[in-house]
Amino acid sequence: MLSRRVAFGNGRLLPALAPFLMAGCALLSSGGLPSSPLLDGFEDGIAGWEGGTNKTLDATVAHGGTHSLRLVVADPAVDSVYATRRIPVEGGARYTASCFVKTEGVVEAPGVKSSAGAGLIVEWADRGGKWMQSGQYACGLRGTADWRRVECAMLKAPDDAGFAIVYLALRDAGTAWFDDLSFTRVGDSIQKLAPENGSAFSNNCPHFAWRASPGVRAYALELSRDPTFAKGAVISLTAGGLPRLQLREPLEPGLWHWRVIAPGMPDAQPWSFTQTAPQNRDCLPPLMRAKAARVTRADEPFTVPVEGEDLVAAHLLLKGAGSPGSAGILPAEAPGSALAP
Ligand SMILES: [Ca+2]
Repeated sequence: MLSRRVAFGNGRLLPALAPFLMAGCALLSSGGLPSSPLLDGFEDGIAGWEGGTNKTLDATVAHGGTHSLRLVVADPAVDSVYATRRIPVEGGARYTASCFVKTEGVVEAPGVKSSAGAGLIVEWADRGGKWMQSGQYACGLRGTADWRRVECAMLKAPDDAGFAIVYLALRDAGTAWFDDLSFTRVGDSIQKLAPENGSAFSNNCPHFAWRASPGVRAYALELSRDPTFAKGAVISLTAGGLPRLQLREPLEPGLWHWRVIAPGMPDAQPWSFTQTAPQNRDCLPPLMRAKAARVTRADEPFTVPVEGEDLVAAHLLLKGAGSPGSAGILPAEAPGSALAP
């Protein structure tokens, strides 16, 4: 391994304690949009919902069908203010939740610090069902009003979550009905960029790239000669949180399949490429260790460490504000010399 220094010149918050309104939640207009796909319209009862005895099935009030869940709270300091249910989720995946809420005589209860009206809350539990993390809140409905839709959008399950906890909430005094609850996984998948699917090239150390997904902190790249990625035939490489990876161990020639693994982000369709360079050819590009440098004079030098197997020459291009760019080649026999523009 040669090393060159190229010189440039010229250069558990419980819901009762958590904030009520968080980003991503919205109170939407009344009526209108259907909630689809429907998770629960309460047409088959309220079995599976936890809470106090003040939650009941109402066969006379409904947004869809003929039934809804009714929650009556006389005193939020005493009565249960939730009907809750756990929904299995995939860690890291994205979801959106919504339901319709009808209110009657909902008033802020005096002396209750966490008074928040009626609405929908989504939080997270681990794979054992134990509460682990607060989530989003779409509450604040008060008074007497017909059906209004509330939504917690842009939900992202923590990587180690096993369940979402849905709370139909009435954190005030009054009566609220809930109906047409939906909980939907948002279509989100890995978008690969390079090497392009079906491409052929002579490079045993290709550079892989895919589109960055917000919130993903750990990608892994998998390579295999087997299109089914059978166990034992897969090279798995960690890319950290970056949506790219420079392969540093050469691949043997032939057809390769690749895919990207990230929590909650399926990569349903692996891509393939054909590599034609001998495995023992040095195709690895030089490794430049980027380091910020402050340059205050036009002729002030700074250095960029460059490493590469059998490095013969480095060709570097410098671009910056006020400069069209300067380029030059540093011969291997003159390490450390100034780069001529
Ligand atoms: Ca219903």
